Amino acid sequence: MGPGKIAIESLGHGLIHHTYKVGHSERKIVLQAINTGVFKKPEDIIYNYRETYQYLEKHKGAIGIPEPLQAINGQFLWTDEENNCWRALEFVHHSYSPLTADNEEAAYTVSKNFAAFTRSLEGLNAQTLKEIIPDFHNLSFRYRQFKKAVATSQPDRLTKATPVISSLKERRSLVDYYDTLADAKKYPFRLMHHDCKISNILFDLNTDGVICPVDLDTLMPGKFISDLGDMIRTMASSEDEDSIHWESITIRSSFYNAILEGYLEGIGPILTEEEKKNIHYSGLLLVYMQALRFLTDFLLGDRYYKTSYPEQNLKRALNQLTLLERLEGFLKAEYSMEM
Ligand code: GN1
Ligand code: MG
Repeated sequence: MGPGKIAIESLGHGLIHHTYKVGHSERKIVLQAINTGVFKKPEDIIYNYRETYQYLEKHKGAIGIPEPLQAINGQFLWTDEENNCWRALEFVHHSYSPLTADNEEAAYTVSKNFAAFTRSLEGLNAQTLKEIIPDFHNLSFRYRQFKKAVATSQPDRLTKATPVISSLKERRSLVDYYDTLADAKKYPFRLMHHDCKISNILFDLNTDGVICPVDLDTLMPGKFISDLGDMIRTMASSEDEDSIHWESITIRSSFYNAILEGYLEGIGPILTEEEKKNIHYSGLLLVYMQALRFLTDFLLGDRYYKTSYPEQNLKRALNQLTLLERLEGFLKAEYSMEM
């Protein structure tokens, strides 16, 4: 294919945006249609991205992220005739992002890098960046949304979800625990990625080393539990969140410990004593939150997450509930945690 011909291919497996790789043999860009149902203020995404990009450019040596690109009108957002909102980033050549963590080493590396990313942004006042999706990882808020969905759900969906609803309600004490994190001295706001799956890290095709984290749309101020918790949720589990092999869902102990080790190393001395003491709550809170979110969406008629078959969100919620049960068992046995 010569430089004249432009090829377009779908990129990534996100549940929210549509993402494409566009270009020819010499230059490629990432073009993304922002889901404005989820991201109500796409200009905030652009603001946070540019602030972060410029900060990292000034502090070379730290991690660099792909350059944001302007449209032909000089703007970083482009609204087409159908009102779709587009943004573009430089495509990183010779890179790949794995879908799963196949060994402890990969889990450790990913965790260390997401943590190092937060650490490298310590000098950028988190409070000056926009809260892209208000209350995104606020467990109290997610629990309220869940209760409201239970109250307004269609009867057939409610019936199907009843056992999962009961199990999630039984774990309400996790919301009380989450509320104790409101103390900003003990649990400061930092710039968290808020979607730390391995597929959101770019690796170098030639060296297999980490290049940088991507999918920074939810980069915003948050609490320590978010990123570590999401990595435990997605990498310590033996099964993907879409798996329906409940009996195979376990916490891979060596992966859990590698994620924790990588995170502590990457984040360095910036964690407070309270955060360190409560570190094992991260996974519990994030797995619980994701179970609530999937079930809420099922109860409300699958409006948020893309699905490919009718009861997928219910199945996903059951997957996360099973994972939560396994995690509780694991933390009791290996870390003598009481719950
Ligand atoms: C969504 O679209 P994707 O896969 O990057 C969601 C995350 C969930 C994840 C579950 C903005 O992320 O919070 O953890 O699905 N992102 C948003 O797979 O809601
Ligand atoms: Mg994402």
